Amino acid sequence: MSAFISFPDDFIWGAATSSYQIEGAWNEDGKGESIWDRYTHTPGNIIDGSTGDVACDHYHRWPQDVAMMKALGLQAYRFSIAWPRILPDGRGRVNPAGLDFYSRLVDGLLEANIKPVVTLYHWDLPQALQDTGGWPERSTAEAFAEYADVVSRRLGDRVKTWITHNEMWCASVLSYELGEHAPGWRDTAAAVRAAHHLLLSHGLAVPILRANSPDSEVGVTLNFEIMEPASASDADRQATRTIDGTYNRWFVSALYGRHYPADIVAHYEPHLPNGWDFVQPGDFDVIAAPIDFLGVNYYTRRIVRDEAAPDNLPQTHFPDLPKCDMHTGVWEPVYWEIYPDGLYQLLNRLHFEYQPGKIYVTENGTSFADGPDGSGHVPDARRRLYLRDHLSACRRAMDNGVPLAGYFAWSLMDNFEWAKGYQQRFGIVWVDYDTQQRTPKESALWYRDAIAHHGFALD
Ligand code: IFM
Repeated sequence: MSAFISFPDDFIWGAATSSYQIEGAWNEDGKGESIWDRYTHTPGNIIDGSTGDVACDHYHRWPQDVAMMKALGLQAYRFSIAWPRILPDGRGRVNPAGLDFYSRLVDGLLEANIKPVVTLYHWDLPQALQDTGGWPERSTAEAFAEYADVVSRRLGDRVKTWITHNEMWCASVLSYELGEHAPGWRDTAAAVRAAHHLLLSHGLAVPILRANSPDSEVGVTLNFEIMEPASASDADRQATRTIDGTYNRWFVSALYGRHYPADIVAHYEPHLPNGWDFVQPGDFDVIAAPIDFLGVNYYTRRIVRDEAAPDNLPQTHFPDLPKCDMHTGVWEPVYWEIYPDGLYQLLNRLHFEYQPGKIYVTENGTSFADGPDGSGHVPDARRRLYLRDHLSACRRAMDNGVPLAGYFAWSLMDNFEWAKGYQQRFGIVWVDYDTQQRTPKESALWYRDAIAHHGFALD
């Protein structure tokens, strides 16, 4: 008999997507331009030259997509709202058609008995706000508060789980320092300012969401990686500590009332010609507004090497872990390791260091290009095992007392993977981009059964 890994009856089983990655309809019904529209329409930014103009055409096909979710037994669906559909100029004029679209989607989900989990910002900033400086400017945080107000006034009676932001590291460092995501800047000072204003905007939005959406839960989603030094040298260990700080600790520390970590403040200081002038008195109190849950996105581990260190120790031999098709870096890929134990470690660390009242794994998944086998099936055993092993890690963490309340597979369906275009397929549902046909993969059918049984056998 194989062991059965069971989850509490109230554990939430969901799947996640984001607006730009699936909706398409980039300029329909009054939607304004986003930074991702501008970025993908600029040649050279996306590996295969693709755009989100059509993507999965979810804007038109959402009723079928909701029916598909229902058939899979999903209990919750995490999606994001395209800010420029609601406020085409970023602030001011509201586009009623944009609000109507999401209102219909929410109603459709509730009719299908699927809980809507709304992310307000998954990176598609109105281009109009980028034109006035984007996230490095404080005014963008104020605009976000206005946007949160408009959306929650309309949807707050039915949406009861709100996520202000998705992955602030990506929206700041990856976008304004590393230049891999829209708007493609390479400016460390701008990235640090952006990070601060993203955090501030979150804190400004929390009381607004609570006021407009009574009895709701409000949280934020961050991305984390397990960082391990490539050797036991001081240089590699210090490099690991620094990247753990810029990637993992910076945001969660501020959100849980501990300001920014001192070592990373010192690390950034030389890059800030005007110092910390953008941090105003009281900002850290705003940022640390109490939240109901922390959303955790986890995919992989990173082995950190200080390439510049003279006479560094030879790299430790790490057992070869399987890797998926996804990679860090666009042009010089480092493929993502599959490391389920990292999720266990991460959940424990967050629980013991920050004590969030509740945690959701708001994204976890893997990219493999496995396609249809000719008989209408999409065998993707590697993704099925990925889900099984990461959910098992969740269960172990819960046994340690981690208050994990739900899990969202990334992604409901294959979609536009940002700078990597459509070459990466993270979906549990296969999308044929020529016909827009959706086919649940083997992993989706396994997930459906796990949901139905509140668990799964470890066979
Ligand atoms: O597709 C992305 C998503 O938009 C944010 N988290 C990571 C996913 C996979 O790269």
